[in-house]
Amino acid sequence: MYKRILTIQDISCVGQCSLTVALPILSACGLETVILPSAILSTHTGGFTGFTFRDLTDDLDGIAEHWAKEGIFFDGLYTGYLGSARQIDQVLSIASSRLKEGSPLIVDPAMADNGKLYPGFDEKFVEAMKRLTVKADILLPNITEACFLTGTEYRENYDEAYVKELVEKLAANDRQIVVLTGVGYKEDKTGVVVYENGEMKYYEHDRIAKGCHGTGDVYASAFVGAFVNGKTPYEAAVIAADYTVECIRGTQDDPDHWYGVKFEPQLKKLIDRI
Ligand code: PXL
Repeated sequence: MYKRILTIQDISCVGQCSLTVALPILSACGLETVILPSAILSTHTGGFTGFTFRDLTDDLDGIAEHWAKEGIFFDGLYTGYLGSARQIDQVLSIASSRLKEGSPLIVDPAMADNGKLYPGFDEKFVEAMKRLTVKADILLPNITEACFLTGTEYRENYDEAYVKELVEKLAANDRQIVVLTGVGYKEDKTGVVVYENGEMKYYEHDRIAKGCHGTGDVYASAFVGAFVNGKTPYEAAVIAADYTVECIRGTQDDPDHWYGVKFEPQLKKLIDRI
């Protein structure tokens, strides 16, 4: 079946993250991809200075009202980096009015990494994000975001008990699936935990470079592409992890390419698995 997905996140004009990653990946996965930009930035905020930022909060309601008039509905909604706390209520309203019955709300609470909130985000935003994450069918945080959402102390080194407690606190209800990224128990390894029906599955893979920018968006987009195409959450998590690793491998030897990952040359490998 041909599916129409909506993704709401920012356009960072330069930087290979958010919509400039999600749109090509989801399209390559064979999905009609409708975009709703939450903000427009000249670059992302992770390492560039002096970037411009236009918050599109005031445009969202009008866009959603037009879609309602046109009778446009979606087979899935995937949210990423959002521009303001107020926007989160608009996203909730779009989720409740424009998603076809039974279609998934997939939330990447893109707001933090390496123990810190991204520039421009504060506790108020975290509180607002919690209102969205509790509604998600699938939640895709990294460990830092999981800590902010649950009020847990962030740790660089941890064990399985810490991760188990984190996902259990995070899951808002019995049917919510949590896909926790960047979980590594060994120096040269990282991986992803999929928590579903009270059960935790772990996929470990090589850790290539520390803190590569944009990989969260590459991961989440590939996950959504695979999941909406019928893969189980665990299968989608594995496909997305392998794809992200390939993207990092193809980027790591180029010191000029510090701001993102070269995800385009690896798209064929992703599509072949879907
Ligand atoms: O990759 C997440 C992301 C998305 N959008 C913007 C960002 C970041 C991370 O820093 O700055 C604007």
